[in-house]
Amino acid sequence: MYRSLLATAVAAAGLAASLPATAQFQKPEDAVKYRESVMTVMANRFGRIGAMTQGRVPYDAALATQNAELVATMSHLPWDGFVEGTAGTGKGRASTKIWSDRAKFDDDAKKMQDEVAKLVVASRTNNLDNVKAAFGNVGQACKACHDNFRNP
Ligand code: ASC
Repeated sequence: MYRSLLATAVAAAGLAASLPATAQFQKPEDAVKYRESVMTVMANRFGRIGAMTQGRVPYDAALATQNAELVATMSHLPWDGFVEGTAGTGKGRASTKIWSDRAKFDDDAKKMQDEVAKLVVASRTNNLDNVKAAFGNVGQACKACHDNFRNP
């Protein structure tokens, strides 16, 4: 009994590991939930830096760097959640343009990642003016992709 259960579990794990990334989500809603969760964490951590650049909380260079690094990590994660067929009513705000112009979408994503990488570098200078400038560039990269690929 246990032996066959174990065999089934091992077989299932092996199958899951060999499937493409799109198969990591059992239902379309799971992919939507995944990518929105990543964006939520990214926006929260980015927002903590924004609070410093806007003077709402004191500038803390170490905290700014920690948050920039977290945003950088998160910036790599949402993309495989954009599984084809996961746009539309009840499936978040993703535009179908993501799949009709995936090259541009990927390019916008890469630009955001590049600006976030620069924000990490800026945060490590421990200079608020550098952080402010890099923060603004990241925000523009976020906005450009949202304008292109997120429904109102
Ligand atoms: C944020 C956030 C976004 C971007 C965007 C920048 O903090 O949640 O979606 O910045 O508003 O224009």
